[in-house]
Amino acid sequence: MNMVITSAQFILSVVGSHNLPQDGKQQIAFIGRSNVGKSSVINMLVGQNSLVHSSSTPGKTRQINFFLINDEIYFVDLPGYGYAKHSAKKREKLRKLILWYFISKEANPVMTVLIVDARAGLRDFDREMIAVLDEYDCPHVVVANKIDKLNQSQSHHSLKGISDEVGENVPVIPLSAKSGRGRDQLLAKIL
Ligand SMILES: Nc1nc2c(ncn2[C@@H]2O[C@H](COP(=O)(O)OP(=O)(O)O)[C@@H](O)[C@H]2O)c(=O)[nH]1
Ligand SMILES: [Mg+2]
Repeated sequence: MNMVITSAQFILSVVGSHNLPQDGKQQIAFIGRSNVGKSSVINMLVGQNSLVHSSSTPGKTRQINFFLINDEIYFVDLPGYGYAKHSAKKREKLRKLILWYFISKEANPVMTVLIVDARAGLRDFDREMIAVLDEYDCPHVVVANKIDKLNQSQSHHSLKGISDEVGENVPVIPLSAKSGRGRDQLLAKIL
């Protein structure tokens, strides 16, 4: 598949087991804490402003949303985690839903894009997710989004900190959903 995204359409939302798409198309998963810019990144990649609703109320999405790209591959938008106002119970539910997706056989994403806010770097649940991705041999990249908010030395420091943690085999891509910086580099890794 080339790096030109010519079509992107919402296909379905999944809230729990047994109804993942069974059409054998490959899936690319997007995960990250609430408010890191996950929706913005997906919209930027596909070149549509509102394919994925970027909500002003963080933590609203509780479903796993499937978007069909170029009629051949799914972008899978998993719920954002770690929203501060969620109860412990709600957080645990989200955590289980996300883990269920990665562990289920029908999912088996060919690539996972873990998005973090470049200003914050990796947080605890990101680390847990990376451990799960490693355990299940799921290839992944880390996107340091909102890089436009950092100056050059802050950006260098942030990227180095993330790389030191994830190791040299995991690409760390500086990106700005706002400016489009990093778009081609990310698409080259995932498509
Ligand atoms: N400056 C800047 N703001 C961003 C960027 N990406 C997202 N945002 C903003 O961050 C907020 C959360 O974005 P959203 O896509 O809804 O995050 P999500 O909760 O992870 O899906 C919104 O106000 C976005 O406009 C970026 O690359 N740069
Ligand atoms: Mg979102």
